[in-house]
Amino acid sequence: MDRILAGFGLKMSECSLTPFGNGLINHTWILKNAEGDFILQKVNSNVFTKPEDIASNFDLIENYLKQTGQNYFFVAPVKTTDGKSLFFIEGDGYYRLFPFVAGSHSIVVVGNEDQAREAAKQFGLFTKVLSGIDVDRLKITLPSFHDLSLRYQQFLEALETGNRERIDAAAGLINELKDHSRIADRYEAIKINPGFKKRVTHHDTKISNVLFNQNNKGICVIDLDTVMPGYFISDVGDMMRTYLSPVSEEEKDFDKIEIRDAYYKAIVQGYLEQMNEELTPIEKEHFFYSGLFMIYMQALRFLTDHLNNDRYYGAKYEGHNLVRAQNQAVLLKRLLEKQELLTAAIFLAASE
Ligand code: GN1
Ligand code: MG
Repeated sequence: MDRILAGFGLKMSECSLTPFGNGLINHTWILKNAEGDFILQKVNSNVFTKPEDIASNFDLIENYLKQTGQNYFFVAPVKTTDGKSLFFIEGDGYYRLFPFVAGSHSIVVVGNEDQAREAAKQFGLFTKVLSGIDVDRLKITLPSFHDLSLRYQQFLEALETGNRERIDAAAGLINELKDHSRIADRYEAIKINPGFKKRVTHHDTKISNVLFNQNNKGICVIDLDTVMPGYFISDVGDMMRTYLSPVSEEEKDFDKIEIRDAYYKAIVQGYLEQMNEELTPIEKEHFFYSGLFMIYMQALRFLTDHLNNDRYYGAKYEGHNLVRAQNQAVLLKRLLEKQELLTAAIFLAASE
């Protein structure tokens, strides 16, 4: 830790460090010293094999906002003593430091519709203010991250090469997910549809990635590792996946999983408040599909990982990723039940 902090010009003896947050991939600490509070993160380099690409994207966005004078609150990383956005330690990995935004707080579970609306507004705003960036200049930090067709292929591969016992025991869920494969087919059609635009996409729109101020208004979005060219369905879909139900992917009592219509409406309103002019008509027609797309993908990813002995997500208890996959399959079912009702809602909100 001494060496890491020294990389940012700080002394361990003058700082206190406490583990922070609940991300599955990176390690995060809150660091306090006489100057204030900071967020220190170790980038998981098993997942992000080229962390310098993350730094490159940060720099691109920071410079674009500066040059164009956009009024957007961007939390730039604290530079290392040699002016870089990441500090590398041979044999250990990459670290980065952010100032803790004074007066800000984040939320772990969406507690009311206003929070959902504010978050959707912030993710929409992020894409909108960066719409002038040529997306091809962004580095692809995780190749094919939200490529649903590939996730489906990886699931089929796990059925061939994965843990036999687990495959046999999960037969019911495996078939259920196979039965939904038309959700992946629809994504294939999106990829070749010229009406779908690649935009600066966040790809991890959970509520804890939004900073709120003391009046519960959104300040900005954080956790920009997965900012890459992408389709809006990734961002809107992950909001649906994580805001619509009162319980998260960790919930074992599946009876608690439900779709809250008012939260759906809040996502539509918040997102379209920023993105109504940007989205094409065909994209708007896929608003509801976004939720199916992301929930199905997450169900496939959790189940694939379970069949592959939890090598990606890890597991806190035996069967953890199976429970998460089952949870997401139930969420998918609940959302599908509301297709008719909720597809009407988007056009209502868009025309308001
Ligand atoms: C991972 O680490 P975290 O919680 O920000 C994952 C997301 C999943 C999420 C599920 C790089 O995000 O795609 O939706 O877990 N990120 C990566 O909780 O795989
Ligand atoms: Mg993340």
